[in-house]
Amino acid sequence: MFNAFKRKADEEKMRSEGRIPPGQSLTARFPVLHYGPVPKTDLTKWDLKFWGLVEEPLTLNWDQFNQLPKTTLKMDLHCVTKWSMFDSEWEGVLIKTLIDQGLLKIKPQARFVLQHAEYGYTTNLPLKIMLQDNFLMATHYDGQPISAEHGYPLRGVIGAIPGRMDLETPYLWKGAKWLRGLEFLSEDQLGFWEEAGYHNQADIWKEQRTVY
Ligand SMILES: Nc1nc2c(c(=O)[nH]1)N[C@H]1C(S)=C(S)[C@@H](COP(=O)(O)O)O[C@H]1N2
Ligand SMILES: [Mo]
Repeated sequence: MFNAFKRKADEEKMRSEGRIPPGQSLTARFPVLHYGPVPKTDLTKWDLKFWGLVEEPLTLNWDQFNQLPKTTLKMDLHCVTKWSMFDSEWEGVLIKTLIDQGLLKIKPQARFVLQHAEYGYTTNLPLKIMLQDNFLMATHYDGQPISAEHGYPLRGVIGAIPGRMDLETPYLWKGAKWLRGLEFLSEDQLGFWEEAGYHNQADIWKEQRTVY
């Protein structure tokens, strides 16, 4: 009983702060949602690839990736299945960091990015959004390495940064768990859920859930 009251109270607080998009409600847990099995990752064989419309394709192994400067972000995550989780803390690498380090040179024709994950999962976003402060290639959640079911060892994560209404924010499926590559494209290419009829733009404030 106590927990149900607390959840409601927390939800009212978030609502009063304007942090609950239409149709969403607060969850105190961190649900697990994905299609297919959870991969087992051997870090000695893991790599992350960047290809397509870039000056040079880039491959980073686990050690190389972890030598990059890390960023910590507090975000509100909004799942299209209507749960929202507030103030979740993520640590990882911004795409901007790869550019600043001179590792990644994106060609001017690139306008879209397809995230590629284990087992062929994909999801697409405009490059402009991938370069925002609210898209992270994350290794840690809540100070710990991300758990297997939430995307270990690396996932894309996108959410709302409170107070940053200037940042476009799509639903959480636009971040691929078990991320293995980013493909830079001139034309948009639909990902897994987008092909299945989920909204391509997926803006949480406009409640763009499906195309039907
Ligand atoms: N590789 C992969 N990433 C994925 C998915 C998936 O099926 N496979 N599902 C997406 C969906 S629909 C959601 S809502 C979030 C859920 O993340 P969570 O399980 O950490 O809550 O992961 C997204 N990333
Ligand atoms: Mo989802």
